[in-house]
Amino acid sequence: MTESVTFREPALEAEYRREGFVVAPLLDRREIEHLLAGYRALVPPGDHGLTIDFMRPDRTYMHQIAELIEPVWARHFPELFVDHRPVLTSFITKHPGPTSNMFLHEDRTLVDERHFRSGTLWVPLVDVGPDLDNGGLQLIPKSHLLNEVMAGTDTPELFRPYTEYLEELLQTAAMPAGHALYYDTRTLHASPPNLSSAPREAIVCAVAPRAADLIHVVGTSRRHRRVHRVDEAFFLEVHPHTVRSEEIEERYPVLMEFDDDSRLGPDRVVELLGADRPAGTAGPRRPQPAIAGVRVGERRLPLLHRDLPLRAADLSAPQAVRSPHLDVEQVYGAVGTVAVDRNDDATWTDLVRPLATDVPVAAMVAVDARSRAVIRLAGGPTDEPWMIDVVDVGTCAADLDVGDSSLLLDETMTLEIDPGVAGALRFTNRGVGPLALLLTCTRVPALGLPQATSRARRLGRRLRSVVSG
Ligand SMILES: O=C(O)CCC(=O)C(=O)O
Repeated sequence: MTESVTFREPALEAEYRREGFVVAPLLDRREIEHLLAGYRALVPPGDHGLTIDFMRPDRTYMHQIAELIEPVWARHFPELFVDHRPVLTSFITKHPGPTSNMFLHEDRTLVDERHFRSGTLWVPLVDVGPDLDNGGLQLIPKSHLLNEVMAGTDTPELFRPYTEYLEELLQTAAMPAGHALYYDTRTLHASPPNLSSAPREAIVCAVAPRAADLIHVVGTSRRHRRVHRVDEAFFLEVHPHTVRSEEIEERYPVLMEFDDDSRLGPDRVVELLGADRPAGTAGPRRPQPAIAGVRVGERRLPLLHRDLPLRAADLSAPQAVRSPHLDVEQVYGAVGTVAVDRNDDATWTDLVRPLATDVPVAAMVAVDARSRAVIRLAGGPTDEPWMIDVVDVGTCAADLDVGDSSLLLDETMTLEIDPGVAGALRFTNRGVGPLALLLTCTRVPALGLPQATSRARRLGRRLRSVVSG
């Protein structure tokens, strides 16, 4: 790592390097009011939950937000940083409600970290802290030292298997409105929901040394990385969910490609974060609340199929699907419904005909990383239970929610669902690879699970080749 300096103030620099983040005063009351008024005049009505301008499909907001905030950065950057520039600017607003939380993550790699450091400047426009319930930022001190791999589009998060263990190490930053929290892009952070009655607004920007080229890393398989040279316009114009290597290739040259076999073992996690107990792969388990009508099968599939060549976004436009047996609804992100009831869906029939005699699958749903599928069991002509085989959970971080209960899917498993189960099943894929759900009715003659899995893999390959062909 380079010795290039981030902060003017040596004490801040030392703390930043040691802890992975620092807090310093930045904005005055007048600036805060100006930003809040400007923001409220710009944004569309109907925002809810966690709203990040960077995630809005309409990119004009990114330009307007940059115009509003950049004069503030221009005023304050020189007093805080040594030759750094803002790269990507956004508001992050937490509207009151239980769904405004942000999961544990690191930010994208912006620069070649063999030579430079980059970070995120996060400035709340209201007071936040551990004693307030408005969803302030939480960080894991020293976690920037864990992450030696580049983060970008479809890149694995090596820390993910330790999520539960790591979440216990999160600390909430106590900050008055207008103070700035600056953290290394590799520092793990999250934020709880805003349970107060007022919105929690913050401004945020990615920050890079002026001397550094900007990069964006794409994982083209679990091991392979392609590093593109990008520019500020990339962050304004390209929605993060639409970045695929092929799409940015023409405009943004590939600087380098390599295979990354890095691993992060539990011993290293404990050694670096100094926690006083061993980090088992699953970490200390939270008790799993029982979900009425959902049983987790004893049979478990080995994690043999991490390379299921299937990505929901590649397969079909996100769509809602209805059949007599089940509804699958897209609620967020790219959820590609691969196929429905094989008797009444032509696409399904065409695609799987060569396999159809022995694929015991009524529907297969691929849920992209960081996306969610909602499945409602519609009863249908049978009152037998439904089986849901979770075929591939990427790096083992998916949740099933039914009502207020939540089940952590940390192994490939079989779920047996009563036809009378109340409400929808919500599968949230917090991993980095596709989550494939095979939905079957027990009336369908059951194959051995390993056999079903290999069928699913073949199906995935076939679907992918049909789609890309
Ligand atoms: O504002 C928040 O609560 C989350 C911010 C965050 O995670 C980010 O900027 O990467």
